[in-house]
Amino acid sequence: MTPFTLSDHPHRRLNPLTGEWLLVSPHRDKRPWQGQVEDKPLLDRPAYDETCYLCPGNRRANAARNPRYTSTYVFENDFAALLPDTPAGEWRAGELLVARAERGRCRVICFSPRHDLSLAEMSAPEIRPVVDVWADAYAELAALPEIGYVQIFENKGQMMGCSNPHPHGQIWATETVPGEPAKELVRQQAYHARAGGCLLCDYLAQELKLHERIVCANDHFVVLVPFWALWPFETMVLPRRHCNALPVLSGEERDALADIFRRITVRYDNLFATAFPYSMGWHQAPTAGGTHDAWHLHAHFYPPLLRSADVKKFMVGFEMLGNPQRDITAESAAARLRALAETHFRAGVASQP
Ligand code: H2U
Ligand code: ZN
Repeated sequence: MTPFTLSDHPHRRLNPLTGEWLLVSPHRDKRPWQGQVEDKPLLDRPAYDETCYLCPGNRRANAARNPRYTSTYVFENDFAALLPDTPAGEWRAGELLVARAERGRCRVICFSPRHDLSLAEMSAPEIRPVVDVWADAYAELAALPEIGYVQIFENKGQMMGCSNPHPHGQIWATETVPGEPAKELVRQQAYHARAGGCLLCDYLAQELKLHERIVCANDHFVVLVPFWALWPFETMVLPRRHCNALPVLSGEERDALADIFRRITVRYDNLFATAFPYSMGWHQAPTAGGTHDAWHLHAHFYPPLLRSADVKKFMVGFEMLGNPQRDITAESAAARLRALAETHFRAGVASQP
């Protein structure tokens, strides 16, 4: 029998941020693929769409009109999933049926007035105001007494449930810390108490030494495929220095973040020559319950595409009932992403305003 290797043998990997395990089946990566592989090109969109509810000057569904914004634009979600004035309360029937009222706020952020762009086709100076909006919104919502956590995210692509191709993201601020960051909080605090350092600082130092899963980096940020990646081309964006939220970033660091976001999103579009779908989100420290010094700021990109624009990963069967599984190793995904160009495949083709 050959000795165990990560690239040849089925194994489980620990996600130290959540404490959960996933199954990696690298040998399946080698099986023939006979399904049709057909990449769809990016749909050409106009720079302005009169029917788009996010374009400047247009009416939204509730009849409010967007200003003729020229950079970013933030508004309260007209169909907010959480409301600030929900009365406090609990509903119980014994110990098994339990519900609690949850207050919160939801906002929509337009990244650009241009209907035809996405972060992948925006320049770093055009992405920089988006970074500022993320930081300012976090700080402003964190200051509200009823808010305990601020989730900033972007759903990109119809297959991720995004309702509109206009470049935009969302913010959901909640009273309680939601499930995913709650797991990360417990794990980061426990690591800090046990090892004395920061889980993600120590992890990043190891990855920078090994250099197997790094995709791209600049003076302040690193993009890597985490060792425990589940989604096919999942990545994490990590600041090199220890900090727990976006507002503390200096101007230079914010420019560096805009640069790194452009470089990873361009790679994603170039991978299958398509508008690459994903859910991306920031994990910043909870905004109540102390200073959260053990928390390390980071963003996750979770993309579902596996082999082409037509083949996506679903969580079914063993994954729904046992635990998640992936066929492509983090190492091979990182190598493919690293090798891609940092110029968008459509450069020069996009329509001008
Ligand atoms: P998606 O990322 O799912 O496309 O979200 C768009 C959000 O925009 C969605 O949460 C909101 C929806 O409630 N929206 C408005 O606030 N006003 C509108 O006129 C349409 C959509
Ligand atoms: Zn639009």
